[in-house]
Amino acid sequence: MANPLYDTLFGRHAGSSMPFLHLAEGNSLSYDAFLRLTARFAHAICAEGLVPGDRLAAQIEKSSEALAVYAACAQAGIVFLPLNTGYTADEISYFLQDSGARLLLCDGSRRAALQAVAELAGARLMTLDADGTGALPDAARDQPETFTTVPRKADDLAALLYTSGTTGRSKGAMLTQSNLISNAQILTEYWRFTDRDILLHALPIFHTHGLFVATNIILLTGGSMIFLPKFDLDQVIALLPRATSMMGVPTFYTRLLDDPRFNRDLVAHMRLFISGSAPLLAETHVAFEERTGHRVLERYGMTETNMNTSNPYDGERRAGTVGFPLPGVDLKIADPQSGKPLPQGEIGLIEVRGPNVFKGYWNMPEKTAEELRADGFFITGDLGLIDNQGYVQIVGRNKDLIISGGYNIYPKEIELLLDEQPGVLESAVVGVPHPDFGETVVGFLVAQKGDTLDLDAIAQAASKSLARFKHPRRLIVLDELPRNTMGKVQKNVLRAEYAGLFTSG
Ligand code: MCA
Ligand code: AMP
Repeated sequence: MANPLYDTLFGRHAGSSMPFLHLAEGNSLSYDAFLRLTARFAHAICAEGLVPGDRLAAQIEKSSEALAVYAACAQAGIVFLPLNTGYTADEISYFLQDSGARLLLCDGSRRAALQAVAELAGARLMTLDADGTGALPDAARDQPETFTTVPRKADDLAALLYTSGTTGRSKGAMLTQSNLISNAQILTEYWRFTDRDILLHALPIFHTHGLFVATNIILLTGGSMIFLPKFDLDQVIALLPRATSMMGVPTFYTRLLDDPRFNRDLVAHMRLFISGSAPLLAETHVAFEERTGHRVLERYGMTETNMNTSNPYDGERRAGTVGFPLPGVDLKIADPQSGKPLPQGEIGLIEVRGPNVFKGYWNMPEKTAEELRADGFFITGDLGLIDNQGYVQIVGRNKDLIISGGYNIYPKEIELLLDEQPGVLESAVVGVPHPDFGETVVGFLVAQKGDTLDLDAIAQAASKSLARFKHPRRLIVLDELPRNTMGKVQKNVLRAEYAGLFTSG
């Protein structure tokens, strides 16, 4: 195939009048209309001087046009680099510099804030607004509706997705065309998606979950998506009767369960509910079945690996587990020190290998070597076990990571910022249970001797540099941080002591 990703997911639908996207406004976009838009965008992007292999960074609101940017990159052989819409200019600056992106696409409302960081990084800047207008659509308006697909190899990069690191520096995970295609093919079959599926899509499209898992599956099958700008409870409840399937993070399901309109009748016709990106509490799984008669299908993945495991479609979907390794994925539970496989039932580090596993971190060979073994196994940093019936259970993390509403937050990045604030001697950031987001961020601060901390000023400094979802929801001053005999901060002590901060009374 000339360009495996484009041909497999997009090109096959050329000329198809079947619906691809059902939009919140009530209208639908056919595959053919979407591909014509894609071709015009591909011309406009290339006219900016981008050539195959260049990176295009996009911090844009979810829309059919935003999705067409992904498709246009695939068709023009450009590496797509989607960015969380919540990131600040400081954060974007790092991604542009590190990736060497040639073009930054942003919402018109952010143009003024991002112009300087784009210039600093040597990237051009174009706008694409949530309503589909902006400089890119303007430039694309008179372009041809066909574009000669750029040949690519299966091992060429399709996307660069940044994931934070334990050092506080984000790492660009290099995903190849075949990483994406192979995972979409396996999941489509495993979860029995067909062209009759209408997927309710309320996830963001700057992460693996909404962009690759959800969208690529639908593209592969020729089904359609009810494509909502974000998760809006009323809208989701109103539109569920038109859907056959839905994918979400646990927060979607707990919010639905909190609403009495979400009942058995509303979803009796549904084929499948899938959950991932964060642990689905066993109690949510049970409550969901009691309310709706459906068992949520939980699966487990990572930015670096796409999806690794899934509960079965036909067999028992077991609460508190993430199911079995997907076909083609080798999964082992390894001793954290030696990397040797542990006997069944023992807790160790989850390692995975397969066509889904990424190529490495962009420009970080040492980091890649630390996490991706020479034999192809990727060290996930998740702690788990395999039960006596082969189900994988995730029991914790060997990495200092908070997952809030499905977004990953690395404490180190926040601690580095807190430590810089006037009067702060040291800090520790931990995740504590939260009824809506699963976990949320709490910052503990110790003042320098004789200083009184200005917590409002510290919170303001955080909001200038860090995306809203990373802000500590509470800042707490302590006389000292709990430490073990080796002097290491005991975050587990803080987590345990403050576990009820948001969940009790
Ligand atoms: C929004 N806010 C958040 C979050 N989202 N704060 C913490 N954690 C979050 N996840 C901020 C808002 O800016 C707002 O700030 C306040 O919190 C409350 O906003 P709310 O309206 O309640 O939030 P929302 O807009 O409804 O968003 C919540 C959400 C959203 C629907 C759960 O975060 C979401 O769609 N999450 C999905 C993330 C996802 O797709 N993850 C996949 C990663 P203020 O108080 O100032 O107004 S891919 C992955 O993990 C792997 C590969 C995998 O396995 O899938
Ligand atoms: P990300 O770096 O955003 O790709 O997030 C990947 C991490 O999310 C994994 O390493 C896990 O810690 C977590 N994760 C994803 N799916 C699940 C799940 N079903 N249960 C528990 N944790 C999950």
